[in-house]
Amino acid sequence: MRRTALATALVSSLALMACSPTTEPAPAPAQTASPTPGATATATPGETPTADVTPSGFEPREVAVLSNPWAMAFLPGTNQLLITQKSGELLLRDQESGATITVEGTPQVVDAGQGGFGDVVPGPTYEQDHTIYLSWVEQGDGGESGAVIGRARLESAGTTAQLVDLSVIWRQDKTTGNGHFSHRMAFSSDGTHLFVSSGDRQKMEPAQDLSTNLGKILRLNPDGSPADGNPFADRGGVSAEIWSYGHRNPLGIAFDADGNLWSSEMGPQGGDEINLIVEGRNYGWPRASNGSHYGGGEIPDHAPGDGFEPPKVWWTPSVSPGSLMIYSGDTFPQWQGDAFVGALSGQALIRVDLDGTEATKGDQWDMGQRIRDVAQGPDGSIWVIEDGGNGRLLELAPTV
Ligand SMILES: [Ca+2]
Ligand SMILES: [Ca+2]
Repeated sequence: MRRTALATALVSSLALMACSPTTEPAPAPAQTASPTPGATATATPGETPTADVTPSGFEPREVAVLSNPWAMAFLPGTNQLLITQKSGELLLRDQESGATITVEGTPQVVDAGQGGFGDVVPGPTYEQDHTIYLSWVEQGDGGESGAVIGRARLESAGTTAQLVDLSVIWRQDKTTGNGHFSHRMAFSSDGTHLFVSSGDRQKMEPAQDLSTNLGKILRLNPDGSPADGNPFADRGGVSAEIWSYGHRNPLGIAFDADGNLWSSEMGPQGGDEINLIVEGRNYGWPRASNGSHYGGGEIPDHAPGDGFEPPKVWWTPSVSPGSLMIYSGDTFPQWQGDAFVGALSGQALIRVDLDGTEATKGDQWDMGQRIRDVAQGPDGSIWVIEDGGNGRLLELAPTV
């Protein structure tokens, strides 16, 4: 495994830190990046061994310590970073002074299992209207719950900040349990469509059922309504939201510079995926997976002719991809256009080489902690947040 000396020191210094207990796969022992454990000598597409080229590395710099952070977003035209914490806090951090404000007016969230406060993204016209989008889990009837998306204006002045005119603009179908909400968001580059990942809530079959928005990736208007021209619009109801289906727990969603939509999806036991998301396609869950059910129940692997869209890259055993960022900066020019995955059980930052509509595994850096989110800073630096009660905000600066 390749890692910088500093990353090695980081791992050692953090060996005693507690890991966050969640219902996601438990942290795995340190994994080797190349070759993939379990991979056969004959490389198959998507399982390409790591290229034997040493990249220039990065140096992790601890910037802050957070409490169960879940997502972060840099606010365009500012020096500010927004961070959600799973239990319901929204933090606004001034990146120059380090001053951090707790934003008022946040919604009540159900903080249980994998659910709580979720994603945060600035609206496409943030610099004009200060609109932000947030996702979280809300309570339903009879012990049910579901993810929602809210839209609000962020007003800040001095040492205070608040959400104004917060309204819920989309709701995930509600059901029981506390897993697989997914609820990540990404705007198309022209700002006209809001894409949302909606997990299967650990119910599996709904991912193949076009009458529910569970187990889907959705294409919405910025006001949360179904976008025109969606592939199942003629069925009405929430079916009109659906862009693609057969998804399990897609915890990452991002556009590349060519406008291709990519998603990272947490598989069952093995079978974690990077998918190129195409309108109307069926990504197979739970009929096909390169992993197996926990406890060993077999699921047919993705195979040519099975009618399901196969992943471009997959991991067995699991790394538990929890986030996805596609890099476009100048700070690491060798990685422009590549995808970065924060791995939870894999305790790693993973680079995936994107080349048009194809993808292959790149680097896997052992971070010694579960990585919850990864983002690109306004200057092209890469930022990650760790999972857990002492999850750190780290800036990854290039090593000279
Ligand atoms: Ca799949
Ligand atoms: Ca399988």
